[in-house]
Amino acid sequence: MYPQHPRPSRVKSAGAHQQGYFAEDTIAAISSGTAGAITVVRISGPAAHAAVEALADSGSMNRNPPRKIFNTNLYARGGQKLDQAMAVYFRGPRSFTGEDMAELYLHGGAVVASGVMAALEVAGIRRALPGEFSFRAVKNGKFDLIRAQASADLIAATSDAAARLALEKMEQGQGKVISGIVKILMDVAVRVEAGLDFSDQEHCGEEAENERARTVVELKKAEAGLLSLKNGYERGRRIQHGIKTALIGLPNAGKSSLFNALVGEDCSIVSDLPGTTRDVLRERITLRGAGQDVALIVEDTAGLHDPSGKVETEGVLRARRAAMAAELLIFVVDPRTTPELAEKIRDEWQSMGAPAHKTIGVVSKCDLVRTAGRRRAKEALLFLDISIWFETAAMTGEGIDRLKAGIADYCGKWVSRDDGEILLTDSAQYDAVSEALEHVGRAVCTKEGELVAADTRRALHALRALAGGDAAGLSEEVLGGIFSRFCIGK
Ligand SMILES: Nc1nc2c(ncn2[C@@H]2O[C@H](COP(=O)(O)OP(=O)(O)O)[C@@H](O)[C@H]2O)c(=O)[nH]1
Ligand SMILES: [Mg+2]
Repeated sequence: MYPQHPRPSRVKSAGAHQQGYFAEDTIAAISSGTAGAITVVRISGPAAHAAVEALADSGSMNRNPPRKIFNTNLYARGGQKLDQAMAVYFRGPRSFTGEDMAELYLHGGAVVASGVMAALEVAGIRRALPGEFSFRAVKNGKFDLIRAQASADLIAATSDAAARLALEKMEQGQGKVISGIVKILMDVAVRVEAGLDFSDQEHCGEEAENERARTVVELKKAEAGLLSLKNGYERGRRIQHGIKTALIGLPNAGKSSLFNALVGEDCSIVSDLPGTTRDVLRERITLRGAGQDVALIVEDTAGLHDPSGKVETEGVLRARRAAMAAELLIFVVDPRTTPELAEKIRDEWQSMGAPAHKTIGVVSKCDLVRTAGRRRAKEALLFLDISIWFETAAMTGEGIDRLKAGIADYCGKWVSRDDGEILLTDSAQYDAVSEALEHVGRAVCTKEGELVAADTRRALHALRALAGGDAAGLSEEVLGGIFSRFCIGK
């Protein structure tokens, strides 16, 4: 028999007629993993407290004040005990989202978590969309959009460098930079518009000239700020998301073996049959060099060769595409590469635009060949003009650590960042800044007051999703794009 526990019926939730991020109903999500000792479930919305009442020991809410953690059993609607847990509730607006909230700390494991989530659903609580808690926090003015995005970056960070950048953004770094630019543009727009109102009045020529010069100076300041944000994006993206890296070379060179050695897992099939790898496999890794650590998105590709058959042809096509799109190429070479074999890659290399400037060479399978042999292989490939080579044996692990550190050092310049320098990491933010920059550029070159005002307003409009604060002024589409990249429960 289950212990007798009075179960209230469905909790009423408000605003259920609205859909998506703008719905004002009550949401719940698992905000932690379920593999550890404790699983955290978060609940937010008008019925959050009623939901705790529905699941917890009766009278728990009366016995315990907000913000104080307490022990309670949790039950399903039928009275079935789900867990002995800890719980805490918050009264809005003094909560993360600004709404009534609760958090349940369950015993870990997927079974307990899914039982509690199902019981919440029975109580009328909807499962949260990705980032929906953060969205509500932004909507209710608890958090600005920039900080919300920075916190999502922090959660997704795979390197110290990415975590540091995200933390600095959360500490208002990016907000300050953007709001400085927004303020300049706002002042320009207001002043120019005010000037338009007086334009029918007698305006002394010199005064108008001075006013115009001042506007240009201010617009150029905003332009410089936007340009530096735009130029920093590539580094920011690489820091946050990783440098796009492709392993290339002839079939059987040892690419898949090296890929597995770098990733630390047997992800890619290794075989002495040329053409084993057909699709492009992709993994994220973080490497530590002498300087900062570097995140890579590494792709293992099919070898570069004349393919036979439809599937192989597609595989080679994808390999070429991956190589062209990559920011870093790791060119893997068998130490027994003869000048005749080397010739096979000459055309391929030329058609890729001879990308030596972004290529590290690796002589693989070094356990098989002595130093002199390895040197001969490199000599056969001198025409590639690759300036940095490593020697490895994926099978024995020889040279792998040296290669990892070498890659990190080679790429260090692509992810360097000055102390406190704010870099964009998000492509939508980059697009917004680029668009704003175009409008400001036009405004700088225009003499016509009306056009200057219009372009400045357009620039401000483009920056609205970066300017923090007012999420309510943004469309569902813009917000969906921003928050859907967050994890569930954030
Ligand atoms: N002895 C030795 N053999 C290797 C090493 N790396 C790869 N091989 C062998 O070389 C062959 C081709 O390897 P694979 O990684 O599939 O090459 P890919 O075609 O370039 O992806 C396989 O038979 C591997 O076992 C190595 O470090 N030492
Ligand atoms: Mg392979």
